[in-house]
Formats: sequence, structure tokens, C-alpha cells
Amino acid sequence: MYAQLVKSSGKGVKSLEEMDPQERAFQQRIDAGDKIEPKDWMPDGYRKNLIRQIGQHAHSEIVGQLPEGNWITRAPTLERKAILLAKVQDEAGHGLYLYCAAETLGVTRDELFEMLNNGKMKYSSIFNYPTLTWADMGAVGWLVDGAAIMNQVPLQRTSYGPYARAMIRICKEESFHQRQGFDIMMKMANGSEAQKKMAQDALNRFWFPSLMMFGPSDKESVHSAQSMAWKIKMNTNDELRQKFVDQTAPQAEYLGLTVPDETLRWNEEKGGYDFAEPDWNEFFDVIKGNGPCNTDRLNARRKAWDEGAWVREAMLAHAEKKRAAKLAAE
Ligand code: FAQ
Repeated sequence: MYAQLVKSSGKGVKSLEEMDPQERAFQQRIDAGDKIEPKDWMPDGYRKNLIRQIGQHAHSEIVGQLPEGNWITRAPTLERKAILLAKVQDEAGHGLYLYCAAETLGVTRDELFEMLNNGKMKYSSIFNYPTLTWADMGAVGWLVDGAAIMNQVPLQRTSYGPYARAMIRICKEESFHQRQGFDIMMKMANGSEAQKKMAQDALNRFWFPSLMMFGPSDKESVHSAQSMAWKIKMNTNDELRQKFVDQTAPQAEYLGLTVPDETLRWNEEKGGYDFAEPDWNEFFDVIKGNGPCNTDRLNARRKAWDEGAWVREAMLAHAEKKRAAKLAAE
């Protein structure tokens, strides 16, 4: 795969012969399946790319709490409320594991938050869409967490040790998230006519944005070739999108719902579904900041940051006091 990418990428992936000895030794460790740990030597580009991907992933988990948090007070039963609360709390935990993994690369959490708040770093496009009905909680769990798992299971084998280990913990919880979403969809799809309509409407709105989660097509992807050579990514965007459609289309059929894509068809020859591409203009517009909820999401994060200032100051003052007391006792 590495040799193939070097040949076909044209996007600056060096061959082993072109690398200096230190880079070559590093690449050979990666090719051999070694894990890279924080104190190991690594190329600047590897460090930078990891900070970008892990940081954006962490931000996605944190911003991703907002669309579901919107429904905690309106969950239809106590049980559903408890489940949704637990799920949203899990996402906060995922963000924290990932920020810790990013910090091992030499960036501080404050710097990461600053880059989220000033728009220099991205978070997943999907969280810029609104959650309009309870059925959207089903669609988010089923499709959004389903897409997240498809992407994250291979990342458990990623080359950077702290990232791979964070992904193992995260994937355990994401499976429960996907199941709870599918369970909501089952109830709605088998409920009253009005409930079934809500479930179909949620699928209609979330289908294409979920396909966009995997990133632009391989032809447009900027980072894939180098990230795959470094095993920061284990699959291309299009490979994962195809796997997601192959897994999800039969689930929609089982629910008695219709995927909003008239071209969706099983292709015996390729052993997978043919399907329509999302509207890539919409995708690029959303990641530029022009999605339906970008402004609300960023305002919510900035407000939380400002309102949490006194907590951060108190924690730092407490840590400083403890440090001074320890020094005085020595
Ligand atoms: N949204 O060159 P590529 C979750 C950007 S799961 C926004 O192909 P790459 C769980 C990309 O950053 C969701 N931006 O990029 C949950 C780059 O721009 P840059 C998060 C996107 O990195 C569920 C440009 O486009 N999962 O949150 C998106 O090789 C429910 C060119 O693209 C992860 O982050 C997008 N969808 O591939 C939480 C997984 N796609 O940075 C709550 C780890 C692309 O140069 C509730 N990340 N861009 O300015 C990855 O696997 C990769 O980063 C990809 C993108 C596959 C997302």
C-alpha cells in the first residue's frame, strides 16, 4: 500500500530512497508495525499532522455534545433521558482522552481550545446540522456514531501509541452509542404513522451529512497519502464511506425506511453498493463556517470557555499552593 501511494500520490510522499537516514529509520519502524511514543524522534510533519487530526477529533467529540445535549431535557421517558445523558457524558470523556493524547505531542490544551474558538481548527462537519426532532437522536446514534465507529476501529491500530490507546477505550463506548441510536430508530419505525414519518425524515436529513463525515473524495483529500504512509490513517476516505454504506443500507431496509438515494443499488460485481456522492459544495461550505449551526456551535463553545475561566484560575491557584507547600516542606 505504501509503495502504491508513493507512486500515485504526487502529494509529496517521499520514497524510502529520498528520505534522510533518520526519516528512513522512522518510516521503517512504522512499516514494521512499531508504535511511536511521545519521547521518540519523529518528523515535524508527523507531529504536526497528528496534532491536527487528534485535535480536530477531540473538538468534534466536545462540539458533538451540543446537538444531543439539546434533547436531554425533552427525552420522552426517564430511561431514554438516562441513556442520552450517559452518552453525552461519554463524548466529553472521549474529548478528554484525545486532548491528553494531543498534549503528549507538545501542544497545550489551552492552545487547542484557542484554535477551536478562533476558527483555526476544525471539528466534524456533521455537528453543524440541527437536531429538530426526537427521531434525530436515533439518526445521530445510528448514522453519526455508526460512521464514527467505521472510522475509529481502524484507528486503534494507528502508529502513534497514545492515540491508538485512546481509540481502544473510545470504540468500546461508541458501539453502545450506535446500538442505542438504532434502538430509538426501531421504536420509531415500528410506532405510529407519525413516528415512522419522523424516523424517515431524520434519515432523509442525516444520510448525506453522515457520508460527508469521512471527508472529501480521495481525489480531493489533502492529507490521505502522507497520513496513510505514516499510519495516522489506516484507510482512505472513500474506502470507509463505501464500507459505511454497505453496512448501513441493509439496516435501513430492516427498519422499513428508505435511504434518500434513488441510485442506491447492490453491485454484485464490486461486492458493494453503488450510491450517490454527497453534495461536495455543501460540504466545503459547511467546513468554511457556513453550515446551518456553525455560528451557534462556536458561540456555545466560546461562552463555555469564558464562563469556565474562574474554574481554571481556581484549579491553577490550588495546584500552585500545593506545589509551594511541598517545596517549603522539603
Ligand atoms: N468535517 O485531507 P482530508 C465523533 C477537512 S466522530 C470537517 O481528507 P483528513 C463521535 C480536513 O480536516 C467525528 N472537516 O483530511 C461523535 C482537511 O482540512 P485541514 C470526528 C473535514 O484529516 C459522535 C480537509 O477537509 N472523527 O465526533 C471533514 O486526512 C456522535 C481535507 O480533508 C474524527 O475526527 C469533516 N467531516 O481526513 C461525537 C476521526 N473531513 O485540516 C458526538 C479522525 C475532512 O487541512 C456525537 N479523523 N475535513 O484544514 C480522521 O479520520 C480524518 O481527519 C478525516 C479527514 C477522515 C475526518
